[in-house]
Amino acid sequence: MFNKKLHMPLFIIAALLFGLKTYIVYRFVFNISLENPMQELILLINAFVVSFFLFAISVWFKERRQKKYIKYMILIGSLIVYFNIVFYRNFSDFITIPLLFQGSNAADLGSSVLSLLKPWDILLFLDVAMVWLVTIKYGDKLMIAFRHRYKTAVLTLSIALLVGNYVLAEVERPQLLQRTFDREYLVKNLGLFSYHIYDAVMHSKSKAQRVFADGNELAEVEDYMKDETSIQEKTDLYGIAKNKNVIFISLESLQTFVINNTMNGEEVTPFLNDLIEDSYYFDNFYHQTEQGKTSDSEFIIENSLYPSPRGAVYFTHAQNDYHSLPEIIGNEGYFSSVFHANNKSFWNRDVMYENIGYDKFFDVNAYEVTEENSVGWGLKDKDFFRQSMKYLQSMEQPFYAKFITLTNHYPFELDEEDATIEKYDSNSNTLNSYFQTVRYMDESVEEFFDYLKESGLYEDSIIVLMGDHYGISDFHKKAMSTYLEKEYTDYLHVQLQRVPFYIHIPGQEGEVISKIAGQVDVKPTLLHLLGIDDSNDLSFGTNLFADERKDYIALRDGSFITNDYIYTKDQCFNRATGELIDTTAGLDEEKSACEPYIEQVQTELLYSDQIIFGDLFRFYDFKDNAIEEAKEEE
Ligand code: GP9
Ligand code: MN
Repeated sequence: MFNKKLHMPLFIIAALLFGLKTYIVYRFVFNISLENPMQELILLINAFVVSFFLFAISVWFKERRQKKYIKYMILIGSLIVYFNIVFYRNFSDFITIPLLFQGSNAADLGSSVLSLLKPWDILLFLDVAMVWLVTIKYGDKLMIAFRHRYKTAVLTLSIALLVGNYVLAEVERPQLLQRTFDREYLVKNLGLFSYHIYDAVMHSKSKAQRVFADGNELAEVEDYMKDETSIQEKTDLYGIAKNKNVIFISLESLQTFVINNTMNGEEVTPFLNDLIEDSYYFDNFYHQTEQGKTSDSEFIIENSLYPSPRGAVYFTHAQNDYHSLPEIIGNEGYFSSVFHANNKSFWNRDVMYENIGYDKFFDVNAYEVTEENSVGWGLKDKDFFRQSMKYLQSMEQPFYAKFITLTNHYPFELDEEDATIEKYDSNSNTLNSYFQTVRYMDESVEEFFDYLKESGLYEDSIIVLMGDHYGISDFHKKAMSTYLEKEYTDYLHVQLQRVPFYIHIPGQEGEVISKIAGQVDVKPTLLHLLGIDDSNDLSFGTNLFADERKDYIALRDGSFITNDYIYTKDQCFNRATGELIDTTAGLDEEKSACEPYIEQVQTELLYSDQIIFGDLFRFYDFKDNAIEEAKEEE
């Protein structure tokens, strides 16, 4: 049969196979939410339309090059799809260009990456194998000298299909390209490849933004920040921690849902639960991180700005001018340091830390790391705290010391002898193991508190604890839904972005504070407690103890939380009940529930991006609180 002439041009066969594969991946590998038949249809269409475009290009090649183009196109296209799948399994997100330039991090992922590959993944290359086999079998018979008319027709058709796809997408979701907080929308409507092209354009645009930025741009942003977020209310707690040491513990991947909760009848975090009693504990505190994960959370705490919508700002804008926490408290006589037992270059920390004014970074080289005392990503948390004490005890005071834990990191590996709670039993190994590493982290923090007490540092310090970002992505919806005994809705997804936040002031009674709060609020809150006047600061957060506060918390994807409502993915929910508010009918009041905030949140995020992409703080003099044209770079 192989001697017969092949009737269908190879590019059409490849387009169909690759289109089908991408559709299957969209539908069954990525967790893309499809709300109506129209969205289902667009998803199906875009897979084939984009695939057709990619392979139709081949007709313009000389005969002998057509085969080569198609063979390599399907291989490269499949690799792009596959890399996205591997990335998605960990982050529930798609790759962005800035992330690709962070190769140094990828090399460090080690065991994490291996656990993201599955044997059946090989099936994802079936279309590649088929196209390559066909080219081998049919050889030169596949070469066709297409007529010029045919070439033009194919090109016109493929462009018309792309435009048609775009029009449908615009109808389904107006202003798709202008409002791109959610990468899933782009992939769902335009496909993975169009998304990557869009991302590349956005990336170059943000690079160019710095070159063209000038001080004038800052004026509007400054006005906004002064009006909306500069609240100078002094509470009873103002200066309560003046000249005390600040110990900040960043708790890897810790989410609020485990606090005061049980698993198989056992408390998950006994120490952290007890700590609530004598701490200010915020139970509606949201992380606001994006792709930069831990580094994003650090960035938000240090600057009270939003992280970048793409990539990690620690990588992309590490050289900017900032007005960061370490610098501000450094001016008040504090010695600032970071403790983290990982390579110093991970997340580009060494460069960023230096720039924003940390005096010292105790990276992996400051620790004795052996096979016995490591697991997963490196040094076990208990050893990390134990070994850190000698540095802390000899540090000049007052100090600001940030500790970043590591053991409770995906894929949540733990040695058997360190496990003091059973694994959970569900279809997600990730969630099953999570409880064990969370418990381990809880114990290690308890030990750290003991060391602080023994060393006498405890009395002179305030201790702040915060979960950096989610640990269980919505890739584990089913297991989470079983554990929480709740349906996994978009509302629940937002509520799961809550992370624990504690301010522990020895000698001070505790309180559970349920007002809405976010990571952007940490910097102004700490400055308030330290009695440092921040009226010259420009930030997006507000002091958590003040009564008069900004009345919403914005997440980086444009979702937000107000006292009464939660808005996400174009839906407005009642915050208390989780009920979806029908904004097309019903009371006028309900109609306008989320509406007034939607634009403001977008504006706020945009302003933050302008500051970062334009490096606008280089034009600002924080001492005089004024824009300085002359303060251009030297
Ligand atoms: C790496 C650690 C984990 O040093 O902070 O980073 P994450 O993957 O959570 O961003
Ligand atoms: Mn982290």
